[in-house]
Amino acid sequence: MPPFSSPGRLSIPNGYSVLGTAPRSRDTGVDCRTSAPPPHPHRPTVPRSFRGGPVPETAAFHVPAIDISPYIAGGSAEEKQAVARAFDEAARTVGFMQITGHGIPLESWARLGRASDRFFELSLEQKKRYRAPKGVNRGYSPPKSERLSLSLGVEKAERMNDFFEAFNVGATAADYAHAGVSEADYADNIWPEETETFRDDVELWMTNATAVAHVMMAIFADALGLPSDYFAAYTDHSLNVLRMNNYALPEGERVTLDGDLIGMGEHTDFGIVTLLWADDVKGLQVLGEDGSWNDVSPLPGALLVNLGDLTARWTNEKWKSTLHRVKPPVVGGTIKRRRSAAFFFDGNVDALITTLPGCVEPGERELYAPITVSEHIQAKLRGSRELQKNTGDIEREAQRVLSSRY
Ligand SMILES: O=C(O)CCC(=O)C(=O)O
Repeated sequence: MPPFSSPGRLSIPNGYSVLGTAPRSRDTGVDCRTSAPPPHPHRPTVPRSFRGGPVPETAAFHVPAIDISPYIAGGSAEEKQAVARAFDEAARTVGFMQITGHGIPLESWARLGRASDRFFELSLEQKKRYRAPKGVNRGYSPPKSERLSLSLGVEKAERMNDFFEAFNVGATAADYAHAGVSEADYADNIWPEETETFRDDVELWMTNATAVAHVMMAIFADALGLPSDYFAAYTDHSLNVLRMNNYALPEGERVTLDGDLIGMGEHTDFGIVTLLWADDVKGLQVLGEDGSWNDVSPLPGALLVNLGDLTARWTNEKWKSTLHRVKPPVVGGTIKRRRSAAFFFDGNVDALITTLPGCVEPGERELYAPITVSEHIQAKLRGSRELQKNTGDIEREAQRVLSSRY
């Protein structure tokens, strides 16, 4: 197997190669409807978690499917333009999309599931041996040790922590020898000893996901009318992290899940773009414009892609970083186990994020002050990991959250 994220494999949007057979998936749009009735006419302007009160009823919610194979397999300029237009539309309206034609082989897909199963089936005691030191975004994160909603800087502190457990893997300083980055920013990974294939399975996924993320950056550039390689300088030593999530409760634990206990609290993603692998158990809910929470499940073989806060900052919020949360189904008084793996493509630690050319229309103002990727991500992690309310430069984001209609 090639080494994880060797630079030669990273910045190859047009020369992206895959290891095996691509998954078959439908390439039509998907309508993710909830079963609840039409929208409530009165839309509250403050999230329910912060004000109490009923959640408005829901409306149809649509996460478009976009086939990016013209970018993967060398399509014509017109075909690529059509992809970039569809991407721009989804980015402006939903902030989420289903990506098909990405070229990640089924084998890699299945091996990530195997790695996740092998690790999470270990005993809690065994898993806890793989905790990272405080402040290091690697290794095992036990249930109820994080609270994602605090990363927004607006959540009530007394709320219970999220019950997901996770295992984090990321790009290391050795992956970017050419860039001379430090281990303080690109920490070494922690690999469990009990599962022989874990490291290879996870590294294969990281390699494939990294290649797709770079393709997404070429699509970003085309959609914004920028030179195709515009984002290379911001992402050639990107802070990539894969968070493998397991939503499960210990056997026999019966709970009421309509209270404060939640799989993963409402949050936006911190970085540029996220690629999500998920099994077919429902649970992911995305906030619609009308304030409804909508179940979203990826089509078979599709990657669920969403934009993060750095992209919202870059584009002066022309493109959305959309709130989402995870509430796995309750069956027989306990939750149905769900697995996912979110690949966060966060950009170079030292990249300065300022509003992109062409994203401020005449008469508009820039919504955000410049910030480095490192400053932004650290402030977010202090919230979710160290359970400190985010008090960084997040006024705009907090305002965006508070004005979303739950
Ligand atoms: O489990 C999911 O579907 C979503 C996970 C997620 O939002 C995250 O890891 O940030």
